[in-house]
Amino acid sequence: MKKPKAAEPGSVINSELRKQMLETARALEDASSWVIFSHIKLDGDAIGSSTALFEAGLNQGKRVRWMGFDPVPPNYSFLPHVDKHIIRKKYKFDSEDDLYIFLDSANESRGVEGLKERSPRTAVVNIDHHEDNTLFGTLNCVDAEASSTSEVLWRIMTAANWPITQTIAECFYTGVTADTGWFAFTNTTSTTHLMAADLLAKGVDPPRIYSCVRNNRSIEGLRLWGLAFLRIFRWGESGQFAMTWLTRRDFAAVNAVASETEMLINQIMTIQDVSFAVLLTDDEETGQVRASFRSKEGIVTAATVARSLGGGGHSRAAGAQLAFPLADAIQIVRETVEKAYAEWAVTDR
Ligand SMILES: [Mn+2]
Repeated sequence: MKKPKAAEPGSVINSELRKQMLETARALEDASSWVIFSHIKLDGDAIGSSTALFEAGLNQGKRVRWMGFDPVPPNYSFLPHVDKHIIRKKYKFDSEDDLYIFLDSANESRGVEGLKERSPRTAVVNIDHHEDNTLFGTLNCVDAEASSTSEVLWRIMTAANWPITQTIAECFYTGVTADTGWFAFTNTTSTTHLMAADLLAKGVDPPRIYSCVRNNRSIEGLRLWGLAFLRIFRWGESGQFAMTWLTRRDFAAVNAVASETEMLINQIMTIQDVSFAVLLTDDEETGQVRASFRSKEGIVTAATVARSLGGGGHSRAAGAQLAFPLADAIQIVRETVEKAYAEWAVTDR
């Protein structure tokens, strides 16, 4: 079980990691054209870190482009450069590009296809915090202890003495609060709070960011959550497991978009005595079922269950894509959770 880290001032960090961070900053400084890539279904951390880097790039006179698979959810539209996010299913690698930067992507498949055929002179920078990151970049700066990619990037910019303006600070604050659930999840460390203090000192107004991100729901999204809530069922010896699902028809019925499921699974985790939550979503584009998992401390991890279904992620927040019809997926996930729990109960309890 991962315990929160002991106090570690932001300026004093592991020397190997600090070296990687400075190398990463130098590679960024040396390139004149950056292309930032976001993973599918981009979340608050991916958006916060990408917009922070976009702004920093413009401040340094770079040509910056930002690509992704999915639209930025409307509650993040208050951030700078969101209007410049280009939806490109398959970006054609361009020999003019100096640097490809993947943020918050555990592997390249979450970024863009065709990376292998890229111009050999173009470096790939991989900045992330997923513990299962495949280190696919030519330069990898991955800190699995960090709460978020925003935190890793903040440390890179701080180590390299890049100016962190109020605008950049607002992007970072949005990213770090998204991944830590406003500093409530177990990935929150003393460094995370040092980062938050630094961002506030640079002019971030937390109630404003909270209001933009959270009190900005669409009624369609809330209705979608309602459908998911009505279906929640619990099982296990003490009802410790809870699951719900959403079909394509549900999204159509309430006119909701795919991004409306962000944070939904965390609501399931607020049920008394539930320590493992599952959300299954029928994915219209892939024809597959997307499974999301959350686990509390002291129970089989979300990552264990996700991995046994061919997925991955963080220990307490993970997911997998299942190539089964929804009804089968529900049964398979139920059995996988039970099996993983039984194995965990024997060995780790
Ligand atoms: Mn993240």
